[in-house]
Amino acid sequence: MSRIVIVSNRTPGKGPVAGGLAVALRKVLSEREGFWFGWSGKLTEQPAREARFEDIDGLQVGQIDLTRDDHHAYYAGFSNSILWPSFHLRLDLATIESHWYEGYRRVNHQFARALLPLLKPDDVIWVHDYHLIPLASELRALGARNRIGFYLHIPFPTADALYAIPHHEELMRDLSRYDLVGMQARRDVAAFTEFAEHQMPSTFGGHRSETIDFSRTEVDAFPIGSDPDAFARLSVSPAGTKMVHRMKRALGDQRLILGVDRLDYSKGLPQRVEAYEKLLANNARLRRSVHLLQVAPPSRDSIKEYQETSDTLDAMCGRVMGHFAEPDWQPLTYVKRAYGQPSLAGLYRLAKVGLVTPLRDGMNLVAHEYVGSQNPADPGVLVLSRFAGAAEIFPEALLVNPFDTDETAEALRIALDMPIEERQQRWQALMNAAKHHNVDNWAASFLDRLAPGSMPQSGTRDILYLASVA
Ligand code: ADQ
Repeated sequence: MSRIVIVSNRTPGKGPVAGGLAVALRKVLSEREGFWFGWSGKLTEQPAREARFEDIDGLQVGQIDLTRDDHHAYYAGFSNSILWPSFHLRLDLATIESHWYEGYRRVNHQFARALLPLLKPDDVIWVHDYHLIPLASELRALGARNRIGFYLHIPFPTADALYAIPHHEELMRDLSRYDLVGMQARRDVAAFTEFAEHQMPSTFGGHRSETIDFSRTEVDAFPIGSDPDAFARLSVSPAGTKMVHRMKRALGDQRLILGVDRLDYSKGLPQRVEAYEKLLANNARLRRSVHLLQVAPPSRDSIKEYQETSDTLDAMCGRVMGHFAEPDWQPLTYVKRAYGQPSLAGLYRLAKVGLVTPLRDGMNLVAHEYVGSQNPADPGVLVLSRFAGAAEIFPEALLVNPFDTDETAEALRIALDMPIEERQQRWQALMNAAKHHNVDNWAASFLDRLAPGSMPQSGTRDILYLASVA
């Protein structure tokens, strides 16, 4: 069996692993030979030409150091100030500094140069996310003939948003150098297909660039998931139960509405707080009987737009407190820190409503984790944005338009009033979907399709795109 090489911006660290993704990919590497490759987290004066290998809890991890300038242009710059906002359709929050592309490209080249000597001819390479779109091109330019797959964890943009990205044609040409491109949702495959079939090559500078040939690249939806059975166990584990008791003491009879997110403008946090404000304004009977807990640890806080989102959220929470709080009742708690999975599972289990309302999201694993953690006898209700990839596999959630805060407020009311039979029916369907789409199945289905000799599938439930635009 061929070795698997996983490549991502960051490699997993020591100690308990936080995310389901890292756990699943570790499992892949414990069952097959191979290694994980990525940035070490270290910044140096000179770019590293060779990878350093480390055994991290039984996992072989190859790492390279980056220079401070390259890292800034590649990570905070091109990846997170151009690609992230554009792919999330937030061009208003993008900072289009096209020179960052040079650093982005340089880092991808550096990854390829350090990775190439480590490869065997039949290794299968699985590249993760928008930081590394050019990696296959860079590896192929150096002579790699391996099967190379790419998985995009975030949504694929509409054609208009894509055209706003500097060097988007080169990036799309880079995608055509992969054997397999995996997306989160059918929506993303459709957006990609739209671009591929209606390419408008740039005529800038008087010459027309060539249409990109995607005929050798298979593109399909591989919706990622979590490990719902693990969350079910964690939610009743000693640490999960401890969190449940702690919160029950604080809440008394109040019913918990829970949001858990990285603090990111894509997650729709100000709109969420506004919807909660409307719930309290429209339903006086609910005051003193509900409580919103929003857990949102800061992320990427060197980027101005993230600081601004944080400031907006602070102001919104302050406004709701000022409007509704009483000496002996607070309508909400806002916690800016991360918790371990057992504590999160306990919080999910206690929450009567899981409020997951991103403005746009690749998948959203919090929705999966919430479903996994419910008590089957008395499950809570998932209120979910229709713009999360998760909406495609969780139609039994209460699906809302997160921009319409009246609608979200009404969904919250319906969730809080929902009879137990309906809650059980909806939850059972959600749990079946979460199990079907669990993270192990996700990794296996992607790698099966990427395996040498695997035939392109057709007629599968997910849209398959085999473009033949010459
Ligand atoms: P993220 O944007 O980070 O991921 P999400 O899918 O919700 O979004 O994953 C968040 C993960 O972080 C979850 O496992 C959650 O438990 C954890 N987390 C969030 N807040 C936490 C807290 N306060 N404490 C501890 N853990 C916390 C990107 C894409 C998503 C896509 C994933 C996976 O943006 O759309 O679903 O990758 O592909």
